[in-house]
Amino acid sequence: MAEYQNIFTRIQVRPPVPYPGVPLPPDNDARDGKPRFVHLFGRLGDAQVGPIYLGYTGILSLLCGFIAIEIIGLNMLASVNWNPVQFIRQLFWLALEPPPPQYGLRFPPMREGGWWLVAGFFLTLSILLWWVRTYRRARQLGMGTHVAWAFAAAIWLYLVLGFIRPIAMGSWSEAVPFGIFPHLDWTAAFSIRYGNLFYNPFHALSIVFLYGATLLFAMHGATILALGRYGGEREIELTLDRGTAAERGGLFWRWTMGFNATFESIHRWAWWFAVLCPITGGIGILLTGTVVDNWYLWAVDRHFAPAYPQLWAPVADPALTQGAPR
Ligand code: 07D
Ligand code: 07D
Repeated sequence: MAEYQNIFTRIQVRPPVPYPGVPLPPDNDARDGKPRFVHLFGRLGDAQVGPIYLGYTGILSLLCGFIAIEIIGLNMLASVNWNPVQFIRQLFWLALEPPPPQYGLRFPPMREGGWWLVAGFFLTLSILLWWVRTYRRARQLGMGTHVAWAFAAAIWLYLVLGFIRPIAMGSWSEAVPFGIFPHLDWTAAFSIRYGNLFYNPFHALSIVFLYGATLLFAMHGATILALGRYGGEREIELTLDRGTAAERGGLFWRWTMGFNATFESIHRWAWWFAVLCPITGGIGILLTGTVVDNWYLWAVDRHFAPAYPQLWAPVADPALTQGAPR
């Protein structure tokens, strides 16, 4: 009996020779790397790897990214006395911290946050150069620049967290440290310091778009896979014809929910949900500490958080108790 399942890629279609890609206008660089086929990549997507277009923004971006990672890594290594075993063992807990508050926005000594500023400078340069690369490659291929603008939305949140808000607060110490768990500690501490981020409506909106984007991606991915037997992934032709995978997909959702996106509009939904997640998030972070000091008290004032009853008996702070409770 024939089996039909397409949750994982099973068939790899390969041309006899790798395809170099369309010719590029004269002011472009050459593409690098001998193209070849890799079976494992073919399981996830296209089996052909390369050639890659590096160009000078690509090379400069990689260089700046390398410098940033190098500075972060060497500072982490220094923090464990240059011991490589401890570096590996403690890697997830190590950090390169921003300057302490007494330096404000001044340039501190290298060992007290100076390296953090230099690493941040190179990381930001690397990310911005990569953005230029996504913009220019799209333009050269005659595409829209939707990918670049979606990436810009993420860069907005990144810049708010590490650059714009610290400047608005007048101190680099407000920024995020480099480090796996340390940046999670920063996130938790930030929420507590400003009275619980859950009461920040822009954090809520950001979560709506995060969850919404995941839901839309699941629905869209599932719909297209379910239409694989009718060539559902050939989306453009299908938007125009009747009786096609597209029409079935639309009918499925109209029958189950009463409403359906179209093969074109679903991508607009996906793009806007994804992009609005970091855009609203960035607004929420920018307002925190600058406009609103305590989101819980802010919400109590606006009658959507409960005001807890005043406690008259003195309460011991559990963090200060000695012995058994600790
Ligand atoms: C799957 C695409 C691939 C990208 C990957 C990440 C690095 C960092 C560098 C040690 C979905 C590559 C990682 C280059 C290594 C050094 C110096 C994207 C995919 C695989 N976070 N965060 C992670 C970053 C912030 C938060 C993981 C970056 C904010 C929480 C990874 C930034 C806040 C959790 C990571 C950034 C925050 C994480 C997995 C920048 C609020 C997790 C990320 C530049 C938004 C999760 C241990 C992932 C985790 C996690 C990277 C910013 C919160 C290390 C680069 C300050 C709550 N974050 N993060 O898969 O497991 O993304 O942490 O702004 O639970 Mg984070
Ligand atoms: C970080 C954009 C920057 C990334 C860029 C990429 C590289 C190279 C390398 C691939 C992710 C750089 C790339 C360097 C990569 C290779 C090789 C996007 C980034 C440019 N929260 N929370 C959010 C939830 C709580 C807190 C957003 C949920 C608690 C803080 C999101 C919960 C506290 C911040 C979200 C929850 C808290 C956030 C992030 C639940 C902690 C932020 C959206 C269920 C105790 C950030 C307004 C995003 C934000 C943020 C979700 C809980 C703190 C929707 C689901 C109450 C401080 N939280 N959170 O896209 O925008 O991030 O807030 O409890 O700053 Mg939160």
